[in-house]
Amino acid sequence: MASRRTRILIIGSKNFSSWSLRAWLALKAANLPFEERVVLPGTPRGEDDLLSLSPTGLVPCLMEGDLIVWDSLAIIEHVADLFPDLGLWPQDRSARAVARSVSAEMHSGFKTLRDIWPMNFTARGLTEHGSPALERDIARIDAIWRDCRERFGQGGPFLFGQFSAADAMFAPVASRFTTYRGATNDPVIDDYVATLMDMKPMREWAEGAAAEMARAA
Ligand SMILES: N[C@@H](CCC(=O)N[C@@H](CS)C(=O)NCC(=O)O)C(=O)O
Repeated sequence: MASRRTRILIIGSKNFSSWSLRAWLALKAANLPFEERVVLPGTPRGEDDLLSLSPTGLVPCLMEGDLIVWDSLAIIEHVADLFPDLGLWPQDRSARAVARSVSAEMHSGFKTLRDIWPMNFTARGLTEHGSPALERDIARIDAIWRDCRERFGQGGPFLFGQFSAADAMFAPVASRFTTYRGATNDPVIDDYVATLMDMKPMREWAEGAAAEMARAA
């Protein structure tokens, strides 16, 4: 039985915090009611607030009464646990194993992509210098997306057909590709990026990021 306690998700900047986007998108896509609390680092009390709220001092962090869940993937797992019928992990066991593999790979890897192409949700046409390591990260992500779409994507436009945790994990990459890479002329890649960026919650996140950047200007 799912908890009825108030759910509060602590997130960082909607323009810059890629880890926050993952957990937020999973909660939104699952249609879960929650309060969001934005803590912007670099603002008065920002760091203090984070340290008082999140055991790691990092976002995202989910609070349900006295239960605290931190780290984007752990939050997504917790939501999947609470609401198994939402299908945040694919039903088929093999598909689920692959969804977990690519999610874990995204969670622990792609450091060069993160460093050279940090999420900047509202920006377009940025051209940060590439490197062989960045090209390797991009090629690996393209390969993951092609493989999942081809093997498991028949039931819908997402990696495993219906929206899943794996899509939440890769959503910030769709934003990075939109900011730094643009169209690739590979319909599998371009369609998947468009699918993520056109999701209603992603458009809502984009509005929040734009408002935040306007306030900071
Ligand atoms: N592995 C963690 C990483 C969390 C993380 O590094 N969050 C960054 C923001 S994207 C953070 O809170 N940095 C400190 C700050 O922004 O003050 C997760 O998946 O949640």
